[in-house]
Amino acid sequence: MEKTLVLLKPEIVKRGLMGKLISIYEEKGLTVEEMKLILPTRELLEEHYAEHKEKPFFESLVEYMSSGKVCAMEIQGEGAIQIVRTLNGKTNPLEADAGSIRGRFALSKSVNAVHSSDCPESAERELNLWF
Ligand SMILES: Nc1nc2c(ncn2[C@@H]2O[C@H](COP(=O)(O)OP(=O)(O)OP(=O)(O)O)[C@@H](O)[C@H]2O)c(=O)[nH]1
Ligand SMILES: [Mg+2]
Repeated sequence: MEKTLVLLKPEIVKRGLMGKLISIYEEKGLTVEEMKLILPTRELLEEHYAEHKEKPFFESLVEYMSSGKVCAMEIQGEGAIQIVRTLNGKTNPLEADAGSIRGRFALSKSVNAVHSSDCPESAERELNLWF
């Protein structure tokens, strides 16, 4: 069984949409193995987003992600990594399928509802970081 890290970003927690998003993953047949609400430290986020350190949006990304509590989950299932990314939709909500999570619940590339691991190596690294 494959495992992936999913983060419900601060706006989802603030808007009271956690349950709705968790249901989407569960209805698909995936299971939530671990879950916690956490106000991430700058240190944790810099490590999590290390690959984006040189990008122009890095500072605002870290600032946004530490602006409120995040719901971190270990989600499990066959092909969980790719399935979650398909459910989430493209990074930019303008390009995401209308039925995807980002298509339904997000308006901008910087405030885009969710994060999930992009490959098995990232999943292992990120799950160790957050849990
Ligand atoms: N403002 C802004 N934010 C960006 C841009 N590209 C990426 N981001 C943010 O940085 C996060 C990580 O970027 P990527 O790893 O490329 O995107 P992703 O893998 O689809 O999304 P994650 O699941 O969040 O990692 C995204 O979820 C966005 O919140 C950009 O061009 N502008
Ligand atoms: Mg990514």
